Amino acid sequence: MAYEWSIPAVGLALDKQDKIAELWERLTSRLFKRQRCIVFTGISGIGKTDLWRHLTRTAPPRVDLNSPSAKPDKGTARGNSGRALLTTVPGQQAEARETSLNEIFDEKTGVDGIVHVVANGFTTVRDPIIREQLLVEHPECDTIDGFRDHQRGLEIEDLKYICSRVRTASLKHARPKWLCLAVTKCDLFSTQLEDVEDYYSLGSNHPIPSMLRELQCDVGRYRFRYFAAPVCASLESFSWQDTTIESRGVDESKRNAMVRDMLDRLLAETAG
Ligand SMILES: Nc1nc2c(ncn2[C@@H]2O[C@H](COP(=O)(O)OP(=O)(O)OP(=O)(O)O)[C@@H](O)[C@H]2O)c(=O)[nH]1
Ligand SMILES: [Mg+2]
Repeated sequence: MAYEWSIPAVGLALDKQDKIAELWERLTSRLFKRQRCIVFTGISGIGKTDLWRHLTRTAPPRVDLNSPSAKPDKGTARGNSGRALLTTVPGQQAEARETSLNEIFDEKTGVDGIVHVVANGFTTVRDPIIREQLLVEHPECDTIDGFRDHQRGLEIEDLKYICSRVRTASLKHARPKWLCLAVTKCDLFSTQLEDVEDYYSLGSNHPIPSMLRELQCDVGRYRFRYFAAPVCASLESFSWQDTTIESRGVDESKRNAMVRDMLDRLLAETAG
């Protein structure tokens, strides 16, 4: 499918040693039945739980999208390349977030891959107090463009922190092995996909791709892969102040195809 914004330098040419290590790991994980693990990170309101519920096919009332997650969502996703445990890290609650990040990154048997979720500035701010506070501290957020610029800045800060955790964990435990940049809510910017691709696509020089390239250089391109893809979950309008952006250009079958493609790719990466 044409939805993937992939990157050239993913270290396809594994040398023999890496290949043997990879095969050995696959064999031992099969023998000891180690659960494959994928974790979703990203700021509060970015769309982690919503994407997770589509990938794991979890229906309401088990999921609540009206308030920030108080604890991680956990569930199994199945596809052509097997199955994996998918877990989200709650974005808002600082203590829950730190606890789950510590579990993910400090555990020796750690996570196989990270799905880092961004949304081109369309972060949902559900708490009225946080909305008010945001407008007082950042008056430029009064317009939707100002708000989205600010949110894109927060996406960069957030990824910076995730990269620092990935760098340490990867050098220590050789995990996680990959990071997928999931550019979600693409139904809200389906007419600007080319510009958005340029902003997030890993071949460009914008802040997010640059950060990921730097991470790959530090950790080693044979040990760490990354890729990016647009996706979406709920198809609903987005409102900020007096502006509403309609969901358009993606119907349910296109959305389902994007989710399926992403799941296939995640499971294939996890299977090695
Ligand atoms: N239009 C549109 N809205 C979406 C999409 N994905 C999520 N949303 C909306 O964004 C809001 C936040 O989504 P969540 O999945 O709850 O966000 P989260 O990242 O889990 O947030 P925390 O639990 O606080 O970390 C919800 O109201 C969703 O309906 C999407 O693809 N398109
Ligand atoms: Mg959530």
